This record gives sequence, structure tokens and C-alpha cells, in this order.
Amino acid sequence: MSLQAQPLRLATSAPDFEAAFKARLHWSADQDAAIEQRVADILADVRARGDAAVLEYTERFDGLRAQSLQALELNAGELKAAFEALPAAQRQALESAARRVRSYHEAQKKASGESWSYRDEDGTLLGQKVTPLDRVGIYVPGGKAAYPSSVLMNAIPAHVAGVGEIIMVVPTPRGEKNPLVLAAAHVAGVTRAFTIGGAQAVAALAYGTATVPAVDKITGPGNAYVAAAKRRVFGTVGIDMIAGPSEILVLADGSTPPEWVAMDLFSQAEHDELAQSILLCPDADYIAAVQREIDRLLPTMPRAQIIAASLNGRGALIHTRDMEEACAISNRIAPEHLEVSSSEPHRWEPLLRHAGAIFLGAYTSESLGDYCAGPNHVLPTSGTARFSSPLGVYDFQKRSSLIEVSEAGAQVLGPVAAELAYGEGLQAHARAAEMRLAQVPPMRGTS
Ligand code: HSO
Ligand code: ZN
Repeated sequence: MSLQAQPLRLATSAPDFEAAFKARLHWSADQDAAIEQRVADILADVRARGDAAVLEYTERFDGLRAQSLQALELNAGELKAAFEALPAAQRQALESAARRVRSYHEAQKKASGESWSYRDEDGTLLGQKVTPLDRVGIYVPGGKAAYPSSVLMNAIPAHVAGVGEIIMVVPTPRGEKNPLVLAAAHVAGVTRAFTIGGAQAVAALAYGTATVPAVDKITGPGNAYVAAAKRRVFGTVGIDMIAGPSEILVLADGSTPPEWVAMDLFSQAEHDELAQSILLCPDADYIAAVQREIDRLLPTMPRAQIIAASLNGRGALIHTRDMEEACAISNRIAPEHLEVSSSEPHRWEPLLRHAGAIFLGAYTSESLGDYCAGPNHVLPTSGTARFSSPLGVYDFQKRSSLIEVSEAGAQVLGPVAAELAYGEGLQAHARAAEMRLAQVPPMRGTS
């Protein structure tokens, strides 16, 4: 029999809807105890033995042998050379994508990433000082998940934030480098790269070795080993997030050509057998038309096997009572990507609260956002859009509070602080506040 992709068909009016809906949404990252143990061992070994341990693991896991870690380092000049060796069309595409992603993140920095302060009526200055991280590490997966677009999405916000040094690590099995990844690194402002990967690369970045400098934060996707390593080094360094499989939810009112919607569902399904593609629509005939397009288009897709596995295992076409109900269900799912494939997207947008990225109108395919519209494609998955946000400039900045109390201000704040400090039994705190008063009262709690 030929390959088929049949997402689960559900209707919100059916009595068993809730149970079927929950079962289809369910996904959990099982943490494998064997992986956890191996990763803990690798981290400890790299921490103790540095370069030598990284070199051994790189030879063992990636079949890449080198005399020293310096031999696995690529400097800015080598990244630039990789860019210059690309065909013109690829160079131009990388540059125009990078330009748009940069402009978007510059706007983001202007809107929410600048320092601010004000003076209160006593002349006391209060504010927040925003500073970039000194050094960050960007993990780029190797093999089939090596996405140059993800290099742009991780490095550009760091660069825009003003991070001093951006170091990329990318596993390079048997030394076969991915030229597009190196070129994207150049375009995005990466200054150093190492062809190392796995838990050993995460450890090198987190703890530092003789050759790899310790960073302040590690971002970027990776396999189960990388995810486990990032979780374990969190606290020593910052991390971005641990992403689950990708998701797309299309909210359709039936006005978009059904083949566009079918292809958008495929575009997420082709990432991974565990990716999730969902359609919510109040028009049953339209849902049937999308299924017909799925059937027609699937055989034309080189990644048909992955698409079919994803749609059969986790896909759903859901018939809702109306668009309002579709919006409410979308909020419950809190998808990574939400397409509002409607002739009146701005009518529905105010109803949509939880989503990593919202794509408005029939012309806005998620794939444009994945590569070049401008916003970041590193987004919260598995319902975490309820409480977290896209990767952004703010992930590469930190904030310090600023306080400058004037002499007049100290007279007002002193008694308040002292009262609370005595209440906590902390006399030194109280006296530090009271000593700055024009009339210093006697210290309490002594006779
Ligand atoms: N949709 C993916 C990003 C990506 N798509 C990279 C293509 N290349 C996760 O948001
Ligand atoms: Zn994608």
C-alpha cells in the first residue's frame, strides 16, 4: 500500500473530544537514566582534564582525531573564507536573511533593551542598567539537523545585544565541515568556532579548558546528550531553553487555498517524526479539502516518510463550532507556531494569547518566519509559550539596578529601613541607615 498521512480527525462537538484531544497533545520528554549518567561522567572528565578529555571524546564519538584543540579551531578569517567560497545565490540569501533578522532584533533592543532611570522628588536616582553578556557559546547540531538558519537566529541577537565574544561549537563527524553553517557564522558575527560537539563541547564551554574559554551562557538546540548536558551545567552558566519537537497550529476560516495549508502542515512535519501539526477550522468541507491536498501532495515530497510518521502519530484536523472556539483551543495548546490563515486575521489576533510566534494572514507561511521575515525562530515548544518567549536580545543581556540616594532621600528612607531592620534583629543594617540621618538616634536593643 502507498504511503498515507492521516492526521486524527476530531470534532469539538463529539462527546469523546476532550479525551481524544488530550491524548493527542500529550508529549513528554523522557529523561533516559543511562544518558544522564554518561553525560555526568563526560562533564566531570572534561572539568578535570580539559583539552585532553575533549580531544578523546571527539575522536571516540565523531571519528575526528586531532593533536590539539587548536587544530579544531576556526578563526574569523576561516569563517569568512567559507562564506566567500559559497555560490553567489547562497551568499545573497544568507545576507538578506541576516539583514532582516538584524533589523528586527535592533528594534527589539530599542523597545525593551535599553537602560532607564528617573529621579524621585528627593533627588534620589533609581534605574536599571542593561549590559550585554561578555561571552556566549552557541551550540549548532551536526548531521541532519545542522541548520544554518539557526546559526543566524542564535548569533544575531547576541551580536545585536553587544556580546563581546560569540563562540560557536559544531560537531563535525570525520572532519566533514558544513560550509553553509560556517558561512552563516561569519554573517552572524561569530568570531571563533570549534569543530567539537556533544556533552564534551557543552562542558568545555561551561567550565573552560586551556583552549576553549569559559562562556557565560550557552544557547542552541542539540540531541538528548546536549540537552542533558545543558540542564546539568545550568547554574554554572545560563542556558536558553530545552526545546521539544517543533509544532505548528493553523487556525483556518476556509479562505486560504487548502494546498497552502497542507504544505504548511508538512513544513513542520518534515522536521521530525515527533513534530506536531494541527489544523483548527469551523468548516468541515474545508478540512476534507485539506486532507485531499495532503493525499495529493505527500507522494511528491522527498521527506514523505517523516511527514507521514509525524502526521499519523501526532497530527490532528479539528472541526470547531466557530472561529472563537478555535481561538480558545489554540490558547489551550499554546503552540510554538500559530498561523492565522484567515481573511480577517486582525479580528482573531486579539483573542490569541499563548503562542511562540503568530503568523497573520494567508501569505504568511511559517517557513518565511523560519528563515528571513525577521523574528527569531527559536521559540517555546510543548505549551511553554504560556510562560516563556522567543529567543531574543534580552536573552543576551542582563540588568543591574541603579540606586543613588540623595542626602534628603537618606533622611526619608533611613527611619523606614531602620524600623524594618530592628524588626529583623539586624542592628548593623539599622545603624547604617541611621548614621546618615541629620539627627542620629541612639541605637536600639542595647542598654
Ligand atoms: N521551524 C524550526 C526552525 C527551522 N526551520 C530551521 C527550518 N530551518 C523551529 O522553529
Ligand atoms: Zn521549520
